[in-house]
Amino acid sequence: MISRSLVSTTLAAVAALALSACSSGGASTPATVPADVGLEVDAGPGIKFGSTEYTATAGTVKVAYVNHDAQPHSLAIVAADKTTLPGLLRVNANGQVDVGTYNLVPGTYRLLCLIPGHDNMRATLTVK
Ligand SMILES: [Cu+2]
Repeated sequence: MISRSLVSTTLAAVAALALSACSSGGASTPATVPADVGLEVDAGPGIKFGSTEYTATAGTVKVAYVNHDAQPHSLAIVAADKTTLPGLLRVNANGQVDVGTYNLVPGTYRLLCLIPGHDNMRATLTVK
C-alpha cells in the first residue's frame, strides 16, 4: 500500500508539472481561441485532427490548437526540410486551447501529434 500511494503521488506530481510546464511554455493558455489567430487546428474527437488539410498565409502566424478530445494531444509543425518549428503546442484536456506564433514561409508543412500511439494524427499545412 505504501508503494502504491507513493506511485499515485508521483503521478500527480508529474501531471501537475506537465500542466505547469505547458502553461508556462506560451504567454498563456487561454480557454478560448484568440480573435487574431491565422490558423486554428482541432484535435479530435478521437486520435485525429479536425482536418487533413490546412492552409495559412505566409508571415508571422498565430496558431491555436483546440482539444475536442478527452485525452492529451500535441501539435508539431514540421517544415519541408524536416525541421520542426520551435514551439510545440500541447493541450491536455477537453476544451483546452494552446497558442503559438510561428514564422511561416510559402510551402508545405506537416502537422503531427507527438503523443505515443497518435501516429495517425497527420495533416498537411499549405502556406501561400
Ligand atoms: Cu494526439
